[in-house]
Amino acid sequence: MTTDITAVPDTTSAADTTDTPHTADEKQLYDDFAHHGLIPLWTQREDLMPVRPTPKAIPHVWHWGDLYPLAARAGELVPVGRGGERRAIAISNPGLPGLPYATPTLWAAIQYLGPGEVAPAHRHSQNAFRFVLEGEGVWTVVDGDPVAMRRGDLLLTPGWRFHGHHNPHPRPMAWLDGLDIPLVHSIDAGFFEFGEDGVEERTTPHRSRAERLWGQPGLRPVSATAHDTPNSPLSAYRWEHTDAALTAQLELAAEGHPGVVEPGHAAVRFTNPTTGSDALTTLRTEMHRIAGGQHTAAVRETGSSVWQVFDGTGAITLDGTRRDLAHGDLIAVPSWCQVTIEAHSDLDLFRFSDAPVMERLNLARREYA
Ligand code: 1HN
Repeated sequence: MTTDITAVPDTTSAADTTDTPHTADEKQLYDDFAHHGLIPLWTQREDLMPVRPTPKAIPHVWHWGDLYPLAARAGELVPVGRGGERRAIAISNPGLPGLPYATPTLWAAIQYLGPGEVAPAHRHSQNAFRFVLEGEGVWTVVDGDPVAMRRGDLLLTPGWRFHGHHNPHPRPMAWLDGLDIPLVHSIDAGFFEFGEDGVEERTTPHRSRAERLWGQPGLRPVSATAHDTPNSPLSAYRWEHTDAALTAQLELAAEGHPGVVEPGHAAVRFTNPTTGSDALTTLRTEMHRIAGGQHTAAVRETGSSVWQVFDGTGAITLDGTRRDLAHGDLIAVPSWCQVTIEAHSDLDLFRFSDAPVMERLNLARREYA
């Protein structure tokens, strides 16, 4: 549940407390605090309890036209294999210098796998997904189930499931990786384990076993083995379904029926078919389509997100600064940053965020301008 609130004026109250000691006794008190590993609240209150979120992460755009050639150069120079595990190059928020973090909770990277290469199997407690901007041919094996990766697909590797990637084709492939690495790191909940080499299946069917069991709309297997799971058991969400759902929403709107988020803005959320909640416990994943010529309402939310342009052109305005968008561009949106998106042509955008965490912690807030 998100608490919708109306805009409040920007009145930051100035605290009149000070940490400047006035007397020798006060100075001794502050020295003794430090000596005993103590920090008094009155010297820190505004940092600890700001009137509204004051993220260190800043709004930022990375252009695919810069990312892809760099990933291809890494493909020439840097082998992929045991140890490094993945040729994944993370976007690093300029407000979080030196950290491979898009935002304080989200990791986003371009991963590149050359012809004939294998990214070896492993598992970790972090939740992960891949979103395929372009190309096909790679298949990922999730707990022994081979899953083909094609343009527009969302592929899940939930926490603690073994996964490795294979590219048996003569062409390289690159995609977006999203993980909850910064969140899991900050709460010290990460575990990692290598998988076995060379034991995975070597062929990939058009549909994975997970899709055959869970991928029929509105149909749940009755078997006792098909129980509720916190993360989705469906490892692939195919573009043909996502595209059809977005197309239908805009068509319904044109016929005067409900279904769109706002005029000209269709969106779907990828869900766990066993519970109807987010596909991953820590990450919300969505696809948006904004009709050419339309723009979204200005909104800010607690929690952070990353967007990737899948198709079309447009612009995004982040806290008043407008930036042009093209195919593949990645956008980091920090908490409480005001966002408006305008579509020049029909604009398809993939989005992921930490919203499930914010909602479960009862910290979700949204404000329309
Ligand atoms: C990982 O397992 C993948 O499986 C991608 O493709 C990025 C970043 C850090 C740790 C594990 C993948 C990763 C990762």
